[in-house]
Amino acid sequence: MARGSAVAWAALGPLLWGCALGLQGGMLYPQESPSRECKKLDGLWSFRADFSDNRRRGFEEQWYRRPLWESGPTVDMPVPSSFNDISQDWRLRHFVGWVWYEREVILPERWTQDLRTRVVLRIGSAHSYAIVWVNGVDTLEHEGGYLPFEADISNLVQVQLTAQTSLGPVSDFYTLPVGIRTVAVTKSQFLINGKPFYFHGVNKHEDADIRGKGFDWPLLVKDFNLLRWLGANAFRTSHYPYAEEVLQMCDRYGIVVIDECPGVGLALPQFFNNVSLHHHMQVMEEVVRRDKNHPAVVMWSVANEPASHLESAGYYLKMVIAHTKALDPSRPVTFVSNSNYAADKGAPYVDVICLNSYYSWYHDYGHLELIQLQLATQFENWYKKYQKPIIQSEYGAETIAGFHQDPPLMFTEEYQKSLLEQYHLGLDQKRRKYVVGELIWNFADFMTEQSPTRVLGNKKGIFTRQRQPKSAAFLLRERYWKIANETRYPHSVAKSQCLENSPFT
Ligand code: BDP
Repeated sequence: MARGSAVAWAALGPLLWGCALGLQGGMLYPQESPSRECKKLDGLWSFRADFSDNRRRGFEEQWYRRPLWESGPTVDMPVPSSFNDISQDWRLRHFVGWVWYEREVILPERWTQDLRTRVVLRIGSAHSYAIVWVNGVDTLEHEGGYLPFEADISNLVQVQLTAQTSLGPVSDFYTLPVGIRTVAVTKSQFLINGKPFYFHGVNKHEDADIRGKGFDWPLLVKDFNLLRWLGANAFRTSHYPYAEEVLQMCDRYGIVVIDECPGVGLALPQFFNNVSLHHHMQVMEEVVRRDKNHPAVVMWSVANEPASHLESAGYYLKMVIAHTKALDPSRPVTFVSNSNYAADKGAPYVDVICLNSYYSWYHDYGHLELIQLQLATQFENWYKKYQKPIIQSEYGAETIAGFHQDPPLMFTEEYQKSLLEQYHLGLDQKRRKYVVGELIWNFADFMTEQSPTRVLGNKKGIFTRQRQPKSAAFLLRERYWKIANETRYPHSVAKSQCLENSPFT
C-alpha cells in the first residue's frame, strides 16, 4: 500500500447505492460539516462473479489478499447500480451467489497522518450479505440488504498505531434538518398534527432501466415531479427501506412515508422461527435507527404479506411489532396483510390495518362488476372485527402500455382504468368513515424474475418503467387532486390553480 492510500481489496455483494468514507461515523448519513469530510467511492469498481460450482472459489483462493485482477479476469462495474442490469452476460442477469467488488482509494494525507482523525468506512447498502476487506483485513460484515453499515478503519489506514484515546476529545459537528409533527391513531382515523390524514398515494420500487435499483438523482427528481403531478401525498417504501436521499426528499416535499423493512416472502411455516425473529428484530433496529429523524416517516411496516393466518406467525408478528414499538413509541406500527380477516393472527397487534387485495385481477379476473361488492365486504368484515383504521395498501392491474380494447379486457389500458374506477367507488363509500388511505400498486412498471405471469417484469404501473403515463395515470391524477383540494379547502371544489402548487397540506 502506498502511503496515503487505502485499498479495499473486495466487498462481497453488489453495492447498490454507493458508499462513502467520512470522518466521525455513528451510522449517520455521510455529510460534510466543519468537522467532517466525506470521500464518495461512487464510480467504477473492479468486479467478478464467482461462477465456480460451489460459488466459493473466492474464499478458497483468498481473492481478498491481492488485487482482484491477479486472481482472474475482472470487468468494470458502476457503483451504485445493480450488476444484473448492466452486463450482456446472461449468467449475470440471474446470478445468485458471491460477487466481488474492489476499489483502490487514495485518502487525503491528513486522514492517514493526523491520529485525532477518525476514519470510517460506510457502505450505503449491499445486497444481501456483505464482507468488506480493507487492505486484506476482514473489517466488516453485514446481513440483509438495503441498510447502511460501517466500521472505524482508522487503525487500518493510519501510519502510526498510537492509542487514539490518549489524544483527547475532538469537536464534532453534525446538523440535521428538523421537522416537528405529531402522529396518532384513533379507532377510525390517522391523525397528523391532530388532523385526520388520508393517504392518497402509491407503492413504489427503486427500479429503472439500466440503473436497476442503483440510486440515481435524475430518476429521484423525476419521480418526485411525477408524484406532485399526480397529486400524491404519500407512498409506502415497498418492500424495503429506500435510500436515505429519498427520505430527505420526502421531508422536503412533504410526502408522507410508510417505511417498510425487507420482511417479504414470509410465506411458509418454517420461516417463523427464532433465528428469523432475532434477525427481523435486528433489521427493525437498523431501520428505526437510520430513519427515525425523518418527519416524513409516519408509520413502520414490519412485513409485506406474511402468512399471517399461521399461529406461529401470530407470535412472530406480535414480537416484531412490540420490539418496534419499544424502539420508537412515537409512531404507529403495521404490517401489510393479504390474509382473510377471520384468520389473520397478526392484526390484533397493529395500529392500522393495511390490506392488499387484487379483486378482478388475481380473484374473479375479468369481472369488474364484482369489485364494489368485494371491497365493501372486505372493509366491513375487517372493521367490524378490529375497529381500527384501514388502508387499502395495494390494488391494481397488469397493463401493457399501448394495448387497447373496449369493452375492456385484461392487460389493456381500458381494463386498468375501469378497475381503478370501480375500486374508487368502493373506497369512497368508506373514505370518511374508517378507510384512511389508498395506495395504488404500482407507481411504475418494474423488473421482476421471469415467470408466466410477468411480461418483461410487473406491468401494474400507472407509469411505464420509463416514467411515461398510461391512461390510468390521468384518472388517478384527477382523483388525487380532488381529494387534496377537499382536504385543503374542506367545503370547496377543486381549483385548477392548485396544479401549480403542492398537494400537501
Ligand atoms: C402483491 C405483492 C407485490 C407484487 C404484487 C403483484 O405485495 O410485491 O408485485 O402482488 O403481483 O401481492 O403485482
